[in-house]
Amino acid sequence: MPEIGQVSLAVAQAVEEAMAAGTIAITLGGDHSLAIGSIAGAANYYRKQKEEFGVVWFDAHGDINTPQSSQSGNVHGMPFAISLGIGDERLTHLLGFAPKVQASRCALIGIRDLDQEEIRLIADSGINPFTMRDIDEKGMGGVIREALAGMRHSTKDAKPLRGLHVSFDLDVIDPDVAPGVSTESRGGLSYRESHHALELLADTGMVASCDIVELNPARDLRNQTAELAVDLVQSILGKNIL
Ligand SMILES: [Mn+2]
Repeated sequence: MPEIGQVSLAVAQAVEEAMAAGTIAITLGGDHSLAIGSIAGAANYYRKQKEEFGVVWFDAHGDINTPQSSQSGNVHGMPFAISLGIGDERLTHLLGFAPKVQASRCALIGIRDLDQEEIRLIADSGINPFTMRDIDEKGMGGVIREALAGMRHSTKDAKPLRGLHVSFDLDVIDPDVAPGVSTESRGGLSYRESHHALELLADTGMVASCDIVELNPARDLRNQTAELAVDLVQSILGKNIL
């Protein structure tokens, strides 16, 4: 835990510095636990600006486990919970404050593989969850619009939403398209759904930080997941077909 805290702090400082310099911070991984640091850094940036931000989390999994609920003990199953202030204090209170983001300002998109305890944690947390079934039924466009609307009108007299952090776990994509991940789960996003989601978020002009994580080159096939990750970053940065 102390080592993870140390690395998270370094990531947080790097992300905040990049944002303060007016650039978009892109954090590449590796393990999704790096979002503990990147979201802490983004949160500290918006806090100093006295502005509100939201988190759009793409994942096959909830990543909302706690040390008590986790069956594996893997910290990469906990970063969302930690950002919401749930979990080990040494990580939730990084930079001296918690939570890093209000649950009502968060959406979790693409979930299909949850632990029993996570289902309860998602319901209790107040985040806005969108399962694969929601995407099937509403389309990715509908899901993103609903997620943004929920974040914007999260509380009655809340300040307007000014920034978005996108945390993108490559395992949200179907393993047929993105095999280079460690915890694959069938029935995920198509190639176009993945790009469409990020194009719509880029259109808001509010994305100032993002994570692209869980790339596992040892499981990739002909580098296709790594190359897809690069293409996805371009969509986050606003690349459009026309
Ligand atoms: Mn994840």
